[in-house]
Amino acid sequence: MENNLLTLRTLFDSALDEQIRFVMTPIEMLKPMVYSLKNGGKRLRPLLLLSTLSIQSTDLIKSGLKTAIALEYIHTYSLIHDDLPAMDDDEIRRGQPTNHIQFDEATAILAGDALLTDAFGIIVEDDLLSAETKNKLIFELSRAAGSHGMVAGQLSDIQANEEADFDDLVTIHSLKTGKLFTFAVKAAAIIAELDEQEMQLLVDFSEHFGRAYQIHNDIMDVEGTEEGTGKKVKKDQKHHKVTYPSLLGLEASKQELKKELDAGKDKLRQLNKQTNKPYQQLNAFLDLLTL
Ligand code: GRG
Repeated sequence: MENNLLTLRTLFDSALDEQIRFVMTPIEMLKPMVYSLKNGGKRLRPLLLLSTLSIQSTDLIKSGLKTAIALEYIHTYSLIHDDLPAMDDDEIRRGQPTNHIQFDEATAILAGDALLTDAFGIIVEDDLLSAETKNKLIFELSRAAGSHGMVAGQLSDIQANEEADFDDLVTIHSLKTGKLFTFAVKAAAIIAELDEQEMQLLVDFSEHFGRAYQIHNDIMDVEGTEEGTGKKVKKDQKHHKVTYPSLLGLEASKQELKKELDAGKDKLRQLNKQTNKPYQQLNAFLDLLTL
């Protein structure tokens, strides 16, 4: 699977380069967008989408490329805006200056706005998908990213205070980070025209993955060092942060992580049993989060 992920990543990066190369966007607009699109993201969401498609058939992978790009555009916009002074006020992301530090605040806001808006146009211009499929994808993406999903989660996160409990934490993160992961598998299911039952199992898997991802992220904030810099990840927070370690403690958070990873594996076993397709390949995503 390592190999498969590398191949899909190369494919995705070439498709993204092509998207950027042929777009008729003025260079001053494109520069801050490309700066954040191409500064070292792990491409987890597009890879989850493309891997889920590759399990169906190799031929289907190309039909997911534009949607995967749209998804990465929205993820990138969310990071640019999350780093702004009004939100997390971060100066470094992925070991490099954040967008508003590299350019300026207004440019970063607009680069995020452009990425968000362009994402939907990228799906519309996909020649490989039917109008009906594109409608479904656009609807699901707007639900996952907007006021029913990521943006609502971001607002709840900012508004959370010391009274936030475990249920609040799970709700915040299922919206803020979980919904885009779920979109990745739902998009693959829509493109591959999977039945309801298979899609639901994939959604269940993505929810366990999303929760595991967030717990892992929170644990790394306490224990980890930033990749490539060796520096502690932890920093002063502008807003009160509700995290798994702050609510449960570190050891219980590690147990919770294991519980989510095991539940994710279990969903993949069920998927494999019910469909006979090699869904265990998606274990590679869970392995990324194993401590
Ligand atoms: C500002 C509308 C708006 C939303 C922001 C997702 C989000 C909502 C903010 C990100 C803040 C954050 C650091 C959350 C923790 C989990 C997370 C999404 C980390 C970054 O995602 P990765 O690990 O990033 O996929 P890379 O760098 O690999 O692209």
